[in-house]
Amino acid sequence: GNLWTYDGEKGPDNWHLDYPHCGGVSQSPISIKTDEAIVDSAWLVPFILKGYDTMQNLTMKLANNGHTVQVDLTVTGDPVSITGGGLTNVYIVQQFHFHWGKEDKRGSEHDIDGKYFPMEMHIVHYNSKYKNFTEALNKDDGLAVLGFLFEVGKYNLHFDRIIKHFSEIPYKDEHTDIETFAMRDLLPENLDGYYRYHGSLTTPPCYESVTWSIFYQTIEISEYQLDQFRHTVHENYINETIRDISDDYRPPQCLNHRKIHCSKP
Ligand code: BO1
Ligand code: ZN
Repeated sequence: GNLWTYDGEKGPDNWHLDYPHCGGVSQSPISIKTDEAIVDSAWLVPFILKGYDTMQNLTMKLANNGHTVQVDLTVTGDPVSITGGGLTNVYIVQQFHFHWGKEDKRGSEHDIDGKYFPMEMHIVHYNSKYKNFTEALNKDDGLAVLGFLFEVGKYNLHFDRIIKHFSEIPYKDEHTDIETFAMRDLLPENLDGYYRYHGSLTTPPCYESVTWSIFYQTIEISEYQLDQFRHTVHENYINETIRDISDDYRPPQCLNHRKIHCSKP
């Protein structure tokens, strides 16, 4: 059975019973209050994305894990990685996935001054000083996740490279290989503006191992495309009652002792 869910008995309020880290003091997501963010233009320098523009030496596997749709990346040559952006190491890309709502007014995990977005994408990287993702997963400086917020707007060609395969993974634990595309295509043009804080995985086991970057610039996607996320992938196995994966976001956690930094006003 499922040890955790997004509603009911095993929902976010009770995650800490089975996963004690979820009750920690540096949890994610958080509400980003823009007027309290500390501008740090000196050390929050631009990100350098390596291999984000190439499709070589990279394979992509799309999976339904019952909580989200996730693209796992396998690199055979030079790793696809990020540095700069105030990070003190090189972080290697591992996977990306999404959180979305049943309605446009909710779905993102982070909110900006109380405004929620219909979807949020997380690109998960691990610190290259560790052997692999699993080694890094519970280390303070283990992970760097880039978070991108979506707004309803124009049809987005690039995301159809993922969406068109949803029909091959309707149920939990199904996966399919997809043709590789350049990661950069998914991202907004401008990556200069971002919020930075230290937090956790937003799902169990909630390890406090994530350097978060939430970008100012949003990604446009159409209502029709959002509806594919909402209605074509299910959180359960074939032959069980069909429940769409939707509203797969954790509510905001206490900031506690932490400060949010930002790269520019
Ligand atoms: S997130 O970006 O904070 N939403 C996030 C949440 C969980 C994970 C990564 C990013 N990691 C997951 C891995 C699984 C692994 C699980 C438990 O942690 O994706 O592969 O099994 O270790
Ligand atoms: Zn996530």
